[in-house]
Amino acid sequence: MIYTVTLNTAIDRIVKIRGELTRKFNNKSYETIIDVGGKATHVAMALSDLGFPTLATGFIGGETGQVMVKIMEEHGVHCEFIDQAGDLTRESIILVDESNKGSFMITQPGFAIKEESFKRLTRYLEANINAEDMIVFSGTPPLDFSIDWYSELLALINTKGAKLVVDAAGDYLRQALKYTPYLVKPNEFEFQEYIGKKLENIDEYAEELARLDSDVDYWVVSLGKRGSLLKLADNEIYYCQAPDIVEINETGAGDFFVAGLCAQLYLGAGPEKMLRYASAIGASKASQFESAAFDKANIELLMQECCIERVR
Ligand code: TA6
Repeated sequence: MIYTVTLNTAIDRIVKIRGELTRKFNNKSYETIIDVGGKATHVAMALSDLGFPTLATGFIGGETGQVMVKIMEEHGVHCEFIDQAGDLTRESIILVDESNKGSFMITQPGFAIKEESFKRLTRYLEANINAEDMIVFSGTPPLDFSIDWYSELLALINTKGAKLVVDAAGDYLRQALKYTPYLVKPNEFEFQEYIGKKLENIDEYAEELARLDSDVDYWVVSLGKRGSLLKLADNEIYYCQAPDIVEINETGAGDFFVAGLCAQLYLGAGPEKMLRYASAIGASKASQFESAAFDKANIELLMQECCIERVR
């Protein structure tokens, strides 16, 4: 089973705007759509759409939480979230204009998790996770969710012997690295923040990845339209140039990319297939308006359009 854990679930309100979004101007929207937001939830939706055994957990609250679960269940995701009474799953605003310069994303901190809810999630994971499972933690934990709680959850996954996949940033990424994750996937900005250095080109990324001294089996850095890099435990490094697509809304593309990586890891695929498949799914997502949609029919074609190169 692949479990996804979303500590800070969200609903995305995607607002489509004519022309280019401009300050001090009445930017008229012509359509608004609601979709699932909040990172690991997207991983679950993609995996479920692709036919992988997936179970989504984490924290939800109120009506927005129920709306989110309903959409996920329509995608066939088995949802077992901890519902914290009196609180609301946050709403993220995604502004998509016609400038082809990418979307604007505005997120909220999310509601504070009560100790009782945290304990419920701990008990749930304790009772359900097995050594054969893969557990995906992705997204920013909610307001006041301490590093200690985060560590407790990761330590629990470690004791179960399950494979840990983490897409997190800052202190949460640094903390996760102490629990020998199977795979980590920072994006370019998160990776630069982690190493404390600005990086420009693929060679510089490869050099920094090669320098990392860590027990992580797969280090993946996503670079948006430029593609991604993958470093294996034996220090082989691959670069994948992403397929050229008409980008409509890149929100969630990184999450769908992670889903593709997990799917191929689950199947035991090699690095090339992993990168090709993940990049194709991420690119397919970026060519849709919704935060959590992709076109399954065009994955094969997009995979062929990826260029993979071993750079070290
Ligand atoms: O990656 C896109 C996305 O999942 C959006 O759908 C949005 O809700 C946001 O990220 C949440 O990110 P955060 O880091 O705040 O958990």
